[in-house]
Amino acid sequence: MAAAFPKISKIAYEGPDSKNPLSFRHYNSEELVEGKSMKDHLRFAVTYWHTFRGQGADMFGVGTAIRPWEDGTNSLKMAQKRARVAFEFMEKLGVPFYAFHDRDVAPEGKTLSESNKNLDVVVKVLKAEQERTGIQLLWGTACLFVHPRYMHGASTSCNADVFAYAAAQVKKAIEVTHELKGAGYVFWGGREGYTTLLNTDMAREVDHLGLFLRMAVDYKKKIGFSAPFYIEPKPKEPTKHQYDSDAAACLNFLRQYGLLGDFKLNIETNHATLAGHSMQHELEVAASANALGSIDANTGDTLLGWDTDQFPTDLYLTTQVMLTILKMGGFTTGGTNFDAKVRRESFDPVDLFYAHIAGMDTFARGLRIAAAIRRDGRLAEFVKNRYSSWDSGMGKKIESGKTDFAELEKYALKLGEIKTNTSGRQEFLENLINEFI
Ligand code: XLS
Ligand code: NI
Ligand code: NI
Repeated sequence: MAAAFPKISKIAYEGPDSKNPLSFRHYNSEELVEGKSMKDHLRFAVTYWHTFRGQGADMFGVGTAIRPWEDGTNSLKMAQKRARVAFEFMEKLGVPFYAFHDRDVAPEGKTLSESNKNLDVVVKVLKAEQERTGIQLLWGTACLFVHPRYMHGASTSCNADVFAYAAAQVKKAIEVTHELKGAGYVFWGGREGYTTLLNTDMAREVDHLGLFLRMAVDYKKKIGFSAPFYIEPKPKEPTKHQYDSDAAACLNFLRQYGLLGDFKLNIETNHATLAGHSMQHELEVAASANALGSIDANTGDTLLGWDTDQFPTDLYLTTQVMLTILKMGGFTTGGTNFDAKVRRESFDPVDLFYAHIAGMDTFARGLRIAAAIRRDGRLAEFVKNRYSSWDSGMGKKIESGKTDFAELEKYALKLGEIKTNTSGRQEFLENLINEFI
């Protein structure tokens, strides 16, 4: 096969002074940060759906992307060729992982069995390319939202046959993820929600989602697929309200259905902001429950109210993300998946490189900055001191559960007025962060 990106060679680290736009100025894969290579810290992944299936179409206009390797069809032959193009791109970019939906990589057939066969054909190519390049699958997933059959949802559809169909599709997607030695499997409930409560039995639908995920866990165990399952929260779009609306809602759902031990979360920036949270908030919620699995690295536009899935180029964002990731001890099976697409106006093939390089360099800097903040220690020290009243005396007694309201009343009556609180020093801390950026 002729090269799809003939003029582009492997993207190299050239350092911060480089003026070559096809080089990394900050991502230096083997450089050690806190004793681990940048590559192992960040575990970058390319998303198949945006990078190889995105055509730059939007609600008002058709695709704009120039992709010379495409023949304009969604044929099986094109799917096989596209898979090789994807690996050429990822190899040149130097990412260790990728992620896909079943229907991104192989065309949907006229029947489920034809779709499964198509998938098997492309999985053979993916497997061979993984072996050839050493690039691995970060996670697989099933597309349960594009086809009209899923208009009312998949596992939360009012139609039981749709639930069955979705189960069969997910079963197959887990099997191929297993076959490709995927490091995880994601559930994003594309249409698991509602558009109006007038026609919706919410309790029943959420129960069905619980049943569906329980069966998925059972099947995973049955076939010996030991990589983690992740749920990806998102509050809305395409539905008005999605049941996996944010990290806290997902954790509560998992707890309610006894699934907390079987799932972690895959947190996406633009979904966090759609939910009215910051990315760091969502990461902290997940990490506090020991359930932070992986991240979908992108960003929204503060002036637009939807999931614009832009490449993350904001140093404050990546610094915050990496502060939380480092605090939790780093990724294990998860990684930094660029669930991001080039703008409709950035239609050249080379823009795919520029976009990923921008995201990777911004995360590399975020990692370095976060590590420097940790090394400096003033931020952590401040937070520690802020809670020092809990380290001894009554604070310690409360935390260890050895007191009650009656004793606390006695204690409070004796206190007189509480000693002056110490300042929160927000502006001082914001300026402290700026020292490192
Ligand atoms: C859509 C989601 C989706 C998941 C995978 O908004 O981000 O792309 O990551 O199904
Ligand atoms: Ni995502
Ligand atoms: Ni998204």
